[in-house]
Amino acid sequence: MQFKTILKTLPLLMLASGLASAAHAADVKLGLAAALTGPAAKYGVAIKNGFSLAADEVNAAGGVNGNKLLLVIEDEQGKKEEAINVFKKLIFKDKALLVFGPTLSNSAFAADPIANAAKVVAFGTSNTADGITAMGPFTFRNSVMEADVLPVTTRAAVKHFGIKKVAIIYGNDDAFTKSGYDVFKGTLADQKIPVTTTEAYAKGDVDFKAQLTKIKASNPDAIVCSCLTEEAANIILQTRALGMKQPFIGGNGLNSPKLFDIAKGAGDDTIMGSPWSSENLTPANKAFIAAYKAKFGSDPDQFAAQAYDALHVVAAALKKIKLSGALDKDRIALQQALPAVTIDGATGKFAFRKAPPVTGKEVGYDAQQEAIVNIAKGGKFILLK
Ligand code: 1QQ
Repeated sequence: MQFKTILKTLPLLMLASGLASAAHAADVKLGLAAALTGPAAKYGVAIKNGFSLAADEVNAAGGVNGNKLLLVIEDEQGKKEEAINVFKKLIFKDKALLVFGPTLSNSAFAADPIANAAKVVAFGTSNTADGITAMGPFTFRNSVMEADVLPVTTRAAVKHFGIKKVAIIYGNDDAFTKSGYDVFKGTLADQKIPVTTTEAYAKGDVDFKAQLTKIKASNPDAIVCSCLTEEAANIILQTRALGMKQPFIGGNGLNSPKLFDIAKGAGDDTIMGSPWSSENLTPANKAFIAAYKAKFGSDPDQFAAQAYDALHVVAAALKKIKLSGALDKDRIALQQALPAVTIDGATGKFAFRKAPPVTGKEVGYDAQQEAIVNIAKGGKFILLK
């Protein structure tokens, strides 16, 4: 071989050996598409931490049927286009057995069709909009949908504050905030709570004064907010600046401690629904919280808990199948093993249920889990008793 040729081939050889040592043949590659930068990183970083913690635990206990789990983590930036790119990379280039994520429902509606077409499970741990699992039989989620969370939350908030009428504010260009709005609207009608006014904003808005001035004039007892955390926090702050004291009611989007980093004490008395509570002192949750604090030096949140549980759900499914090494077959075997998995995790007892039927279409699997209701007090989520 000529010297020149060796020089040309050397980087390739180095690359190949590097890849080989990073992932030896028996590793089970699991992809994670998460928003690690941008506004949704408030959720995505917690998600990544939850997955890393659980993967370390499974591997420290010997892996799954002797195979180590290898997480391939990519930043989808909370953007649809990036979620599509990252799903394609994880599925076709990295040849992941399954892909977790993406962080936002808005991105899942763009990326999950790729996974369903390729017959690879797309497992959402934070996608709560209606219709996510209608995308196909390879879409799974352990996140509890807004349709299950918001009726319970609204009922508890109405009772707690003696609410007679509410105003609504929501983001009208995000799949999650829009879906949450639809659910709130139906819920308020069912529970016979009149709506004084409905105001909308767009992704990235920072000034909500026009909408809040209208809400103030309509004199509601509480404000229903179908919002992601950063917008919710700014809305709450600006409400107080206008001299309004009404409590807020929200869904999954409000369950990040980042809410309090921005809104500080103004976030107090906000009522939100979640499948997870730090006050749930089951052995599994206590172990999760302690291990998370030890590894990351901070308290976990709902998003970390759901990611952690999702990894354990997939590990349980993998234990039931014998991987053949033929990727297409193994991906389908995993999809078929997942629906029957139940675990007792950080979020409590977990099981899947088949998504509501859609004519002419195969559907995926939703979370069968109860929502609990939290109230914000002193920068913490406290169980509403
Ligand atoms: C969704 C959500 C967000 C709160 C995810 C972080 O539930 O986009 O479905």
